[in-house]
Parts: sequence; C-alpha cells; structure tokens
Amino acid sequence: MKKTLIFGVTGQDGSYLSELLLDKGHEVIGVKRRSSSINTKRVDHLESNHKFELIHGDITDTSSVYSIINKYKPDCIYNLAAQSHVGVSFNEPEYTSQVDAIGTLRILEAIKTLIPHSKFYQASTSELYGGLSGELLNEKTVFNPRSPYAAAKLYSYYLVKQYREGYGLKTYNGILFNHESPRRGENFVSRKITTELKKILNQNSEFVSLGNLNSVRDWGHAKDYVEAMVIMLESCSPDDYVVSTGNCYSVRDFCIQSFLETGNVIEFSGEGLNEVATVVGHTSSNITDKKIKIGQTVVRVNEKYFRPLDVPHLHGDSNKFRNLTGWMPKYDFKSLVNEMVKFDVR
Ligand code: NAP
Ligand code: F7E
Repeated sequence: MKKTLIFGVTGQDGSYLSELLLDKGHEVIGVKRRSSSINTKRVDHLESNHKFELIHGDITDTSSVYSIINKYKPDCIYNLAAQSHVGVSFNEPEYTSQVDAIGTLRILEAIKTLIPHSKFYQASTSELYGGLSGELLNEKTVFNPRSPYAAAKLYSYYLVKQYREGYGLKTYNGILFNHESPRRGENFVSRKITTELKKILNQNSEFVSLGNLNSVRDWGHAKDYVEAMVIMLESCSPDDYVVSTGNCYSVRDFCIQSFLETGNVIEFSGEGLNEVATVVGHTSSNITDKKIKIGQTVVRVNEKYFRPLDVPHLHGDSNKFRNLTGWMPKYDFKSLVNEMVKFDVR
C-alpha cells in the first residue's frame, strides 16, 4: 500500500485527489492548516475512512514541514497548498511568496534530506505564461508571469527542476490550466457566476458584478485534472507536463452558458465599464423552471474586480502528456458548466 502525503488537502483539488487515491488503495495523510473556523468541509466525508488521516501543519513553518515528512516518510508528496487567488496576490504579495514560493523550498529541502527516493508533485500553473500572445502554450513556451502569484509559482517551478537535475529527486511540475468544479472556491470567477446565478433566480439579487469579461481561459474539470496528476506520477518520468483541455472560452461565454443552463438566454451589449448582459428570451432547462424576467440586467461590470495586470488568453497544448499517457478529459465546457450550475442552483 502506497503512503501519500497531500499539502493543501482541504482545497478543491486536494479533496478530489484524496478520493481518487483512497479508491486506488493508497493511505492518504492530508495536511490542514489551523483556522479559526472549520475549513475541512470538502474532506469531512472522508473522515470515517481508516486509510485517511488529517493532521495539522503549515508550509510557512519549516519545523512543521520537516517533522511531518520525517514522521510519515511518504512514498509520494503532492504540494497543492497555496494562496491560490491571483487577484489577492496583488494585495498580499509577501504572504503569497511565503506560501507559494518558499513553502515549496521547505518541502523540497525536507525531501532531499529525509526521503530522496520519494516522488514529488508540484502544482504549477498556466499563470506562468502571462497569456499575452494568444498562441498555444506548451512546455517550450517562454514564461512571462504577470502577478505576484505567478512570480512565486515560477520560483517553485524552477526549484522543482533544479532539485530534479541537481540532486536527482523525482520531482514533477504539472503545469495545469484552469480547472473548476462545484468545489471551486466561491471567489473564483466560474463559481462566483454560478453561486450568484442562484441568488438571481431566487430574487435575492438582481445582477452579478464582474471585472474583465474578455479574459479567455482553457477551462477543465478538477476531477479530470487530479486524475492527470496521479497518472503523471504513476507512469511518466520526472519532468514538466502541461495539462489542459485545448479548448478555450471567455468569462463572457461562461456567463452566457451558465444562464442558458437555467433556460435564461442572455445577450451582452455596451462597452467597457458600461457593458451589461440582459435576459432576451427563455428556453427549456433540465435544472430549474425558474425564469428571470425579459429585459432584466443580470451582469454588470465593476472596476473593483479588475487587476493591476491581467492574463488575457490562456490556451494549452497538452500533447506531450497526452501522447505519453493517453489522458483525455472526460468533461467539456458545457458539461462542466452544467454540473456547476446544477449543484449551485439545486
Ligand atoms: P485551493 O482550493 O485554493 O486550495 C489550496 C489549499 O492550500 C487549501 O487546502 C488551503 O487551505 C491550503 N493552504 C493555503 N495556505 C497553506 C499553508 N500555508 N499551509 C498549508 N496549506 C495551505 O486551490 P486549488 O484550486 O485546489 O488548487 C490546488 C493547487 O493547484 C494550488 O497550488 C493552486 O495554486 C494550483 N493550481 C490551481 C489551478 C486551478 O485552476 N484550480 C490551476 C493551476 C494550478 P485552506 O482550505 O485552509 O484555505
Ligand atoms: O479569474 C477574470 C479575472 O480568479 C479568471 C487560479 O486557480 O487559475 C486560477 O486563476 C479570469 C481573470 O482565475 C472576475 O480577471 C472577471 O482574468 O477565476 P479567476 P485565474 O486568475 O485564472 C490559475 C490557472 C491558477 O493557477 C490560480 O490558482 O476572470 N474575472 N471578473 C474575475 N475573476 C474573479 N476572481 N472575480 C471576478 O469578479
């Protein structure tokens, strides 16, 4: 039985990854950080599984990381722990680097000293690219980080490479493009749209306020992406691998599809801060019968959600990983949005 340690177990990916590894017969030790309120809701259902153990720890604390790795000496470690919100990283740049950059260093140093034969997965990100060119992005594309978050993740990316090449550690960078799910944090744009949609349908709110509607993302489902992480460690050599769907859509498209799932047809008009989306018609929905009145403005733009710098266009080319492993996402954009809307609206 393999022993796997997950930093960031209480997050979206950590919870799906735990389920998958437990299904595969792994023993899973998940590290949760101390919080003033309960932060384990995504993994509470796993508590009764005798192969699952939740322990306290924090990757900003060297002694905590070292003693956990020394005590459990796992076969595999997944570092999913991060201050993962790009927008927040502009307001908390130093904290973000303590977690997202130096946190990785702490783990790698402990692995080098204590368990050099174990495998290490680092949650790298498409944010490394900056997305200015609109081209397909793969392992050979030049990086251009455009936020404190991306800069911190770039530091981690290169450390992972250096510890692989310099010390022979079995380290992997999974360069994952955006992935969402009903477990996505509610302040990321996809989940913000689906949770606000519920309020609009229930007449608890009139519209959702968003920032940059033009951003284009290669959106996949977190379940498909944690599967890719596991396949990577099981069947690939230590290296860097892009994981993406290869299809991309704008924030505007995400809004249109979400409302459509509930039978409300919306259209965007206007420009810049004056752009709005209005309900223009109705169609059938297998999720809800609730209809929003024709003419109601349901999306508005609010300056406060713009970032000092944004990443305009991310479109991934994951052929290296697909050709090696045969991995394919099971969800497409429509089925992803359908599942999220169904979860939030019902
Ligand atoms: P998430 O939901 O924000 O989860 C982040 C996890 O890290 C949470 O469990 C969080 O704990 C934990 N954490 C934060 N600071 C910590 C610290 N100092 N010590 C220990 N744990 C800490 O993120 P996600 O969407 O699952 O993403 C997982 C990883 O992949 C992250 O590293 C993210 O940057 C990266 N990534 C995500 C995407 C994506 O589209 N989702 C794409 C590429 C890369 P709390 O629950 O207490 O907050
Ligand atoms: O923003 C725009 C925003 O915060 C997507 C993280 O998992 O994926 C995620 O980072 C786009 C951006 O995700 C709002 O400006 C418009 O252009 O959902 P997001 P992200 O920044 O792409 C990468 C791969 C990661 O690694 C990260 O950890 O949507 N946008 N209006 C908005 N974004 C938010 N959050 N809220 C809005 O109101």
